[in-house]
Amino acid sequence: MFEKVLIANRGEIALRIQRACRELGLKTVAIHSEADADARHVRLADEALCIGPAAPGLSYLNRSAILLAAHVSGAQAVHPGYGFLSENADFAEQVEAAGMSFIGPEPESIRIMGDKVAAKRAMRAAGVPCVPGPDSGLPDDAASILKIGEDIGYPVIVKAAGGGGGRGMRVVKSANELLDAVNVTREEARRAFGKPELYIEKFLGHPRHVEIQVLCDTHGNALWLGSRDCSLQRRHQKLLEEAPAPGIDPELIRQVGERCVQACQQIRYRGAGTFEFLFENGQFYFIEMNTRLQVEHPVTEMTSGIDIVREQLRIAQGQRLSLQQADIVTRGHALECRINAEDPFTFLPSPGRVSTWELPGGNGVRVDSHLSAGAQVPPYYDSLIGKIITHGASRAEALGRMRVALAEMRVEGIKTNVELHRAILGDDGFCAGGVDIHHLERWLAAGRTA
Ligand code: MV4
Repeated sequence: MFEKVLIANRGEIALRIQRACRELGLKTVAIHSEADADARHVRLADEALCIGPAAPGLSYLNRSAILLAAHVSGAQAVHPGYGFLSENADFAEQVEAAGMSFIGPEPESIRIMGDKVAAKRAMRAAGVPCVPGPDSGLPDDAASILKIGEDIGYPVIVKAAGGGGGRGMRVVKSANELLDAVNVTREEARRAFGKPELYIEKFLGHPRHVEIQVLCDTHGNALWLGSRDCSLQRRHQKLLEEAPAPGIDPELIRQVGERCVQACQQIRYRGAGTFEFLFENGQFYFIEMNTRLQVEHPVTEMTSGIDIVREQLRIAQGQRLSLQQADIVTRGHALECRINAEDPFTFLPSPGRVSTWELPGGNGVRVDSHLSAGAQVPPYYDSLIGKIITHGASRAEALGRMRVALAEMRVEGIKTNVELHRAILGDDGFCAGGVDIHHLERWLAAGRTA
């Protein structure tokens, strides 16, 4: 049982984790870079340690500095948040080797899921439906590669085993393009991930991105907490997420959720996790598993009533999940708009000093943010400055509440994507529900015809 947690992150998620710690009576240790000395996550923590200069590689990614901070503060556990070191198996291993608890899965689970071929193999073996294609790495010889392409049927997609999140992949429309695509992708993979292994699968042309949240304790209990739809994205950056995924038969989601839970029990998964699926023509296809807390976890919290971060902390303390699957009832619908400090047209980051910061509120409205008027948005990190989450009895009610919330939101001093959110909430396609992963880019290209 630990009593003091070091939060190895910054921004809204550092604050979110701090709140969960405080509710459980746990002491918090913030770490920060020189650029974040005045940040809210630093001011509100029980203790704070500066671990390096602004550049992430020298601070939030600096494993030895973070481990030293944990040591000198007497922290007994480390929560990595999302991004930064959250899916770094070596870091998780170092934390545990130093005698502390890593608030996340075992290092070995992180390592397996980081290898997308190994992840797919494990999930297919556990009965999770996967995209058609072999669950082994691609061989070297041309004839075998072409044979695999023929067996799957074109179009196919070539992916790097060390990639994920949209990095290191290439769509191939016919056999005569396959070998070149494999060579180029292999070189990219070698350079970017230090690992040339590739795999091929059937390319799905108009899928939705639907994910399943799970929670697993160390006593063999596992739960699934419903679905999320994260299809609204641009260049692999999610913009708006919702729970549940609209318009999908709840019975189908339940079947897939049960498969995810069984897979977790089979691999002895620990903590919070997300199964990422493509959903096309009424079917689910597993693509990747994320072994961290995700940005969009609040929509699941709002519909399930479960505090995912509190459960992560309790699981890491060795406690049992406090609920069983039969106790989990999802209610209504939730939406999350990611507010970014960015130019609304070029999407380039827009750091600077926030002069006006007026937040929405009211029934069914939650705001997760670390900002305040006068705060500085540094240029060194992700441009996410907050999340507006609304909940309602129906999707229509959640949408209505989001429109009111976005109308109340006022930010001055920096550019934000608030106006983009207001426009997308007026798009008939999005409002109808169930758009595919290309919808946002199509809508932007058509000139935001809201
Ligand atoms: C795919 C795909 C179509 N077919 N795999 C992109 C991110 C990475 N997690 C997997 N990705 C995709 N894999 C097959 N077999 C299309 C994508 C994809 C995508 C997936 C989810 C959300 C947004 C996306 C945007 C472009 C492509």
